[in-house]
Amino acid sequence: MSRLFEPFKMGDVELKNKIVMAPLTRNRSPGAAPNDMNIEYYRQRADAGLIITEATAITHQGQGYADVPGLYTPEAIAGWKKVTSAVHEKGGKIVVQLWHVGRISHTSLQPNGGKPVSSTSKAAKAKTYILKADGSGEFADTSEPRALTAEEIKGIVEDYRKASKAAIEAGFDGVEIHAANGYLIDQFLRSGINDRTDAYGGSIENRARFLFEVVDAITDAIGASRTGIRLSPVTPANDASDSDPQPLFTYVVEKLAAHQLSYIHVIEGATGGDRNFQQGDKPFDYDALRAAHHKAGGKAAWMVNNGYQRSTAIDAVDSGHADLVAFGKPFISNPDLVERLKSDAPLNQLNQEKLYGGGPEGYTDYPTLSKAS
Ligand code: 8OZ
Repeated sequence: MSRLFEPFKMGDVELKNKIVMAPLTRNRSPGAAPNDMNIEYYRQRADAGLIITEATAITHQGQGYADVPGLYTPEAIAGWKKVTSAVHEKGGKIVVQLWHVGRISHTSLQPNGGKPVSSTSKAAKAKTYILKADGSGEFADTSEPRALTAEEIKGIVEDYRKASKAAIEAGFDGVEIHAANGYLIDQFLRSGINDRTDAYGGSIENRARFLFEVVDAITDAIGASRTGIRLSPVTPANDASDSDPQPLFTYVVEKLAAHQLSYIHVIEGATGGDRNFQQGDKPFDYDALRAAHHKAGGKAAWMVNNGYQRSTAIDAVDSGHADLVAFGKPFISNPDLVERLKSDAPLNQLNQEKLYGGGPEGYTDYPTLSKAS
């Protein structure tokens, strides 16, 4: 049996296997608070070694899509408490992905209909998902943002600190900082977006400043052993680009070594797409990225994601490419994915139409092996 199926100690958290449920946006939490259907969805998937929740807004301003959950109201904390209890009752572990979308939002989703905020005042060439007056959903162009002042950035760092404390109050085993996929932290990191001339723009060190202020605030509030981070060095998602990602992300993981986070989660290639996608003139070297973290004294567990299947996940862990492998879409359509991978059973097909929004169909109604007809 591969080491993929064996337990793993991630910081202070004991995982029963090395299979992680990746964060998956599902737009099924109206009012930004988890409901009974969401509790059932996570409970069904608690055999994962670790569940990373869907991206969860740290504030109303951090919201960018209709019906995604948050972690900034008493109702949301109460809802998440039920989710974490359900997962823990089944012996699972769960962290919450802390999210600020930055410019990937729409005025209709923002407090008082205001502009979304970002490192820049340039709009992203990207779509978001909003609700029409009749309650149905539609994709819309993201709105033009306004660039944050240095003072406001400090306020958002405090919002992250507060959200991390709320996560612990809600019973999570930790948090994942969403620094990937062209959202706010990535809008500071990537040179193709960040056009600032202050201490948060220009050099790699400056572009990474916001990320490290967030890391400092969260690790100060809840401890580094309960803090993970997600990076996507080359993804073009949400209009993100950087002409030279290798030195940027090498700097990030080297500096993260001093923090001893519980894990670093790397999306290899274009999110949900081509694993060999490249930005700049060279293929990105993910093994060199991991080596740089270790060489700098970093001991964070190394989690990989993007298009992994049974055989490639087994190879990744047994060859030492990664400690943990995150699966996204296979976990949507296979609540018992761990069992299916163990026994090399066939997987249920994904219902693409039911990915975002709606009810139990395509959400909590996928059959397990024992219930398959
Ligand atoms: C799909 C749809 C909406 C948001 C990400 C949070 O890409 C997301 C997301 C994915 O990280």
